[in-house]
Parts: sequence; C-alpha cells; structure tokens
Amino acid sequence: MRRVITYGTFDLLHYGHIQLLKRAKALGDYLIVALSADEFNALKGKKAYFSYADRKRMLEAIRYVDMVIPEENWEQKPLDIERFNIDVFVMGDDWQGEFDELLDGKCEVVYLSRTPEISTTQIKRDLNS
Ligand code: C2G
Repeated sequence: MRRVITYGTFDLLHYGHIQLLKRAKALGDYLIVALSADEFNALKGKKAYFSYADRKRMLEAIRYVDMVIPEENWEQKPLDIERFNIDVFVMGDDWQGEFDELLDGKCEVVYLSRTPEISTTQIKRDLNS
C-alpha cells in the first residue's frame, strides 16, 4: 500500500485542485490531504472563503481523497510522514524544491505541474470585477 500525502488550503475548490489530487492519487494507493486550518492560513497570509470544516467536507467527497487531516504549522510535515507511514509527498510545482531539505531521505518528494490558467485568487478577482 503506497501512501501519498499532499498539503494545501483548497479554498473555492476548482479543477486545478482536482487535477492535482487526481495525479497525486495516481502515484500510490492511498491519498491523505493535510488541509490548512483557518489559523494556519492566517500564518500563510491567506483568508479562506470557506471554513476548515466546509473545505474538509468538500475534499472528503472527492473520490481520489482517502483521508483529510489538519495542517496546523510548517513543521508538521516530517512528523506526518512518520505518523502515517508516507511513501510519497506531493505538491504543485509552485512549491518546487521548497520541501526537499525538510523531507530529505524520509520519503519520495514529487512536484507536479500546476494547472496554469486557474487559481482561487483569479476566481475572486474575476468575481469582483
Ligand atoms: N494547485 C494546482 N493548480 C492550480 C492551483 C493549485 O496544481 N491551478 C495545487 C497547488 O500547487 C497545491 C494544491 O493545488 O499543491 C493546493 O493549492 P493551495 O490550496 O493554493 O495550497 P497552498 O496555499 O499552496 O498551500 O504547506 C503547504 C501549503 O499548505 C500549501
């Protein structure tokens, strides 16, 4: 059982997120999503439109997602890798290289290409224009 993990806010869920989750799941058999808690989003300088509970509910409805856990800080990644016996850590390539050192030797680290034309920020901008 190859276990995959990925992290993110996943606010205003869109097909870029779905594409990432689909490709992440294809790298193994079980996909855990560490979903940024509202408090952690504040640390990231983000304010999600949907609450953690609502974002979690939406992710849990996606066929590629097997488990959703809270992401509460930057430091938990190596602990999560241990705790959930993770084989593959996956992020979009806007994070290219960011976690190589932190996870060195702990698991495979894979950066997948982002879906270029869509983002939560773009959606908000378009809706406000
Ligand atoms: N993503 C993507 N294509 C898009 C938008 C997002 O592939 N058009 C990917 C991102 O690269 C990321 C995931 O979807 O891997 C979630 O995106 P965000 O919710 O924006 O996550 P982020 O705020 O980057 O949080 O500790 C890591 C952070 O929590 C990542």
